[in-house]
Amino acid sequence: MYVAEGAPLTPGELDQIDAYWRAANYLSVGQIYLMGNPLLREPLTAEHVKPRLLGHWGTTPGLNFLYAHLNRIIAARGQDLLYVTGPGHGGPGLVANTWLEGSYSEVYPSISRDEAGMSRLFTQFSFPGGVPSHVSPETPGSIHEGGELGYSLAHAYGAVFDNPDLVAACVIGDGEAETGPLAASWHSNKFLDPVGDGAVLPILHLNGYKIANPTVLARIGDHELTALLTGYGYRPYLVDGSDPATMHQLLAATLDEVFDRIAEIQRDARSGAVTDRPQWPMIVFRTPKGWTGPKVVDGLPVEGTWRAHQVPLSAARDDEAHLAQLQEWMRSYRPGELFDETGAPRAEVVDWLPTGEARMGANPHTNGGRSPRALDLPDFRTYAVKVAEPGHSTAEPTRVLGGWLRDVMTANEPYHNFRLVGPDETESNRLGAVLETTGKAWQGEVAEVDLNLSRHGRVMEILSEHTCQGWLEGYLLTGRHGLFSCYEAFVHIVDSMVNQHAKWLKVTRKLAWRKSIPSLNYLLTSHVWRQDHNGFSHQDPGFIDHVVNKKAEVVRVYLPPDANTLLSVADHCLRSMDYVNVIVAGKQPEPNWLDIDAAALHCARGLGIWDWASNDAGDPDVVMACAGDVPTLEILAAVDLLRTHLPDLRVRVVNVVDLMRLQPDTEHPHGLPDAEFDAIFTTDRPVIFAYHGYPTLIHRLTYRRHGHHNLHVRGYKEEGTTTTPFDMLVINDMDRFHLVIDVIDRVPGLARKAAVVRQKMVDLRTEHHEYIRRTGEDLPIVRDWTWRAEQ
Ligand SMILES: Cc1ncc(C[n+]2csc(CCOP(=O)(O)OP(=O)(O)O)c2C)c(N)n1
Ligand SMILES: [Mg+2]
Repeated sequence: MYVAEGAPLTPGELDQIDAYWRAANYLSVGQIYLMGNPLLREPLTAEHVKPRLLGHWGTTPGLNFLYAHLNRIIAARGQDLLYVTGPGHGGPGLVANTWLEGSYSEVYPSISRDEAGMSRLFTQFSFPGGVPSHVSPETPGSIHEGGELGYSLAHAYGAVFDNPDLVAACVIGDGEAETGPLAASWHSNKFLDPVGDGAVLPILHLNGYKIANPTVLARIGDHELTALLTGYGYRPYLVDGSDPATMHQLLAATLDEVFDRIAEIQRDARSGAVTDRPQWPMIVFRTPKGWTGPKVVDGLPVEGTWRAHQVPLSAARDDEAHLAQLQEWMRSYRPGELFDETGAPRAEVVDWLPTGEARMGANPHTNGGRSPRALDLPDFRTYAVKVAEPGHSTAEPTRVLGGWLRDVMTANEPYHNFRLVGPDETESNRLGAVLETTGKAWQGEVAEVDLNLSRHGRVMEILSEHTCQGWLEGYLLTGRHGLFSCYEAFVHIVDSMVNQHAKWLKVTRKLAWRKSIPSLNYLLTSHVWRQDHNGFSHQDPGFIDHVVNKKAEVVRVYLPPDANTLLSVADHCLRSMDYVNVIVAGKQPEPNWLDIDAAALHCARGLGIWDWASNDAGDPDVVMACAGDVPTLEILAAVDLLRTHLPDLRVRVVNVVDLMRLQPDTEHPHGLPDAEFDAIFTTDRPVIFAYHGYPTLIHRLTYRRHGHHNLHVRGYKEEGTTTTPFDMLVINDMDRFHLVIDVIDRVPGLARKAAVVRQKMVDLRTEHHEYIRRTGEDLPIVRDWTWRAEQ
């Protein structure tokens, strides 16, 4: 590893930066422990100590040290810089720093920079009605909560894509570095364009420990660690030690060198002088866990060990010795030198800090972006497929969407604010048209056989769903737009990440000072019903269930039944803000049901009666409902059979695009009022519902509805394999024949009258079973079926 030389700080500067660091440490400890006596004007007593001691000290002094020195870089160079805190449990540190720089009190005026404000600052931390323990959305300057470890580096890269002047300093916990998502995201440097993107400065916080264990990276020796980081394509600089004065000089010298290096890389790339992939600098910051905290507690070593992780003096309220030690610890920062009589930070402690938007707590990138801009969206209607008759032509919906996305890409190229991410599936998902206007980002070596790779591409493909998700989140959190296209089954890999993002959105909605950010849009294609060639491993529609657990005001789920409805839904989603939108759509040739005007109207309604497919004359015997492209086809095929074999049966067809319409309006902003729901679905007729995913979800969403007891849902019931497309439906009992059987079984009085039809349906299922085993393909009556307009 490289070690920077020199001692760039004058004695005065060293004192100043050290005082700032001590102030940040003092304020961090105060937040963890105190609810009174913030300036230690009187001897500390039990009443000053919070009853529940919550927080994480161990990582905090390191975070504060880095924040202090990054302030110096911003002040000296005017560098546009944001700070990503991988160990987000170091929340008190970020709150302390933003309070010192003033950005905290601007957002929360009651937490003023005086004694009363400091008292509130301390009390509110991890306290009922106060602020959470992590670098939560409530923390100014944060785009990364860091509670769930692993996503810091991907977020940092996402933030700097298309922000050429921005540097994201990203602190990575050495424990965090053991996670899969973090391990994969080192490779982001193969996708970062030094011309059009900014830079990330990864800082591995090698404090040696996690909660109760050493970290892997701290115990492999410097040789292996250097090889690992170099192998990831970085140039590691070691900042190692525990003597504050030495460490101030060393980190200052190192930061000078790495920021020079970043500037040089960018200059070389932007002038066209160098086109090779640069070896970006990074820092290995090896300092004791719990640095400057209690060295020994109850006879056991704490500083520099895993014992420093949370609250080192856990009995400060009840144990005299702990209380005395806490007071001694806080006094060791010499608060009298740091804060004046009013409790404000002394001028010399903070007068060298960056000001205004240059402060990391006020960087506009961290709050909706420096220059947020809505997307210019070409009129989706002009991309429509022609539909003269419902069901008479076919299209590959995602391929049609690809044409529109290509032009979205082109229209917004001047603003550098739109990216498509995915794990190696853009072409497979038939969105390849976008590659007519942009390339796939790639800074690695290029072979002759490669196609569409480009150093400046805005399609981002890496075979890590975690990294895709992290990049996109970072990009959105800094005010730009994007779409994540993914195989439906494998998007589950990011279940937990979408949880965290949805939580972020829920909390930010309540924070008036937080600006809106563009929605997180998923296009899930290659879905459960059309993964028959790949088989069971590729079949899983459960992401919808997962997302629907999140707060209603945040999540939206769309199941467009054909190409034109997909266009309309995608247009809607790319215009929206602050949501998680999930679109599930097929890529295989499928019937076109609606012309573009009908499609737009249907999507605006969210669900509706398809009159042209119904013969109920306003009074149905049965409602045939569907949500999803394959279920829609199957319902219509079942309706065709019903109309042929049971022509007197009055059938109403209802299609659902916006799944959230099914919930009552008391539960979801898109929910249909009961009166409307009752009118469409009836309260007393059987509803046979073919649904794209697991049937239980439809029951969950509709259980309060009056007609719920009449609702019979077919969907995926975990029967999957490599088989024919229609067999997938048969093995899950959602095929047209079974749907007809369901109708016969559910409509009162029909069972006896339609016994022969029922038997025929059972026989057709048997015939199907034998036929596919003999021929390897579906029955011609299934393969060649089309909707008959004349019925
Ligand atoms: C994904 C995930 N798994 C487990 C945890 C529980 N956890 C919280 S902090 C921590 C240790 C973190 O160690 P490190 O990244 O080294 O941070 P630091 O030493 O700086 O506190 C763990 C395991 C978590 N927050 N996230
Ligand atoms: Mg650690």
